[in-house]
Amino acid sequence: MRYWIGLGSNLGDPAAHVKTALTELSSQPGISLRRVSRMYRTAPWGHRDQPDFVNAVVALDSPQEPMVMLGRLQDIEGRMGRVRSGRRWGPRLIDLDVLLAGDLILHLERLVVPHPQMHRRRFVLMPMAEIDPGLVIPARGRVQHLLQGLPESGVSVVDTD
Ligand code: A4P
Ligand code: MG
Repeated sequence: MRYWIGLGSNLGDPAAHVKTALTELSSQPGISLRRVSRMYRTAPWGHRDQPDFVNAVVALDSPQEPMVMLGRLQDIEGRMGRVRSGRRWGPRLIDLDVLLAGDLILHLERLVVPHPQMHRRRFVLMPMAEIDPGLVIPARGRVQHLLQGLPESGVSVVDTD
């Protein structure tokens, strides 16, 4: 199954945390990274009074079930030292979200796919469009089209040279 995973960090050295998470993902058995977006520096969405984020997305293939994939992502978050502050949408060392799991639509207690906010988030849609502008989000529409309907917001490519 083709998964799309969103990566985000806004504590310490966010670009380094995103890179570490990508390395961790690529070294997992049963996960094959296919495409990785550039990294984007993005203004905080939700609570504005926190540092800017670095966001990226990755497309990967894995035979694992969605709940197993979520567990793998949470293991990586834990190994990297993420402490859940309890504040929703607050600052985080690393956040790994299941954006899409094939064309599945899931409303499980611990997993909602497509990710419920992704179609409103430039920091998710821009890196997805970089990889595959024609990609369709089930029940939402084409990534490129969704992006056109969003207000401008502070999203810029991180210079990695
Ligand atoms: N969960 C349900 N569905 C999913 C899914 N598709 N992927 C559950 C991952 N997890 C999912 O997650 C809380 C619970 O969501 C998990 O236990 C899981 O069972 P969490 O990572 O502990 O908490 P959270 O991330 O604070 O909550 P939430 O609602 O996932 O926040 P978001 O939507 O991830 O937003 N601004 C910018 N610019 N960039 C960002 O990356 N991120 C957030 C966090 C806010 N503002 C941001 C960014
Ligand atoms: Mg999350």
